[in-house]
Amino acid sequence: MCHYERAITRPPCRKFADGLTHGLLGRPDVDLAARQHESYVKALRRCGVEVIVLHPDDDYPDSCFTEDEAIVTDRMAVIPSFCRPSRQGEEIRMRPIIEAFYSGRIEEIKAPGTLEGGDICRAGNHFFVGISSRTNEDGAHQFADIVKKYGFTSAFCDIRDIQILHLSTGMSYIGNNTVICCPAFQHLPAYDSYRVIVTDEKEAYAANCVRVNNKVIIPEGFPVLEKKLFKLGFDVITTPMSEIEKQDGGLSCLSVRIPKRM
Ligand code: CIR
Repeated sequence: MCHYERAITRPPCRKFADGLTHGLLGRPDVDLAARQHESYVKALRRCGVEVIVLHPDDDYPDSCFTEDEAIVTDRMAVIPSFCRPSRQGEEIRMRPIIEAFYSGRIEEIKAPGTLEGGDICRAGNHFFVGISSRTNEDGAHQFADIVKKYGFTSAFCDIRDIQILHLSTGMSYIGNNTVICCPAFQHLPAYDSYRVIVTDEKEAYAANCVRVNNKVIIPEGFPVLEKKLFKLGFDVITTPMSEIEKQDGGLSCLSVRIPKRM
């Protein structure tokens, strides 16, 4: 696993509850969402990361989901291309912050390609690339071509027939060749050479977790996965996510994690 030095986050804005969501869990409490975000920032700091907290942005209800706004590696950054109109433009606001760290090393996904950062999951020098309701084949191919230039490999995961928002909504890579995924993703061919930990059906939300340096952050309230990770020797931090989940967001979605430059 690479070492993460920084993370870019943006607290939920006052319009948070007007963002995109399947809505099945009800309307979020915006103040509680803000407190949960603060707890998330603290969890990242406990992992030894310098956390950049941007100002909330009322122009974009979903702008706390910074993971979707940039894909960063130790070699370069990729500016994505949003599919849904209400999120188009978030990447433009994120770009100057990315430029501060990746000057001269920025690539872009271009229309008609669409790609959102949540469909990218990095595993060492390899990327799982989701083709989803948000990331189309063109965007996925552009991404694969970009990362190849920088010496990375990639594999596509077609999740268009699965009712899950992004690839990272249902999977995480936690190092040691190990993927955590929700039951719906367990047979993805891209996992063939990986050890796969499948969550219980009722813990599917926790498949989206983040390994940051020597710790793994998982959402609060998923004891089976917490125990499994503990048994594997991981130092686990839990943090409350109920209001973020109501807007279809997971743990990884709330930050762009910047690795140490190689
Ligand atoms: C959206 O639908 O775009 C937001 N409400 C949730 C985005 C979650 N981001 C992610 O999975 N990376």
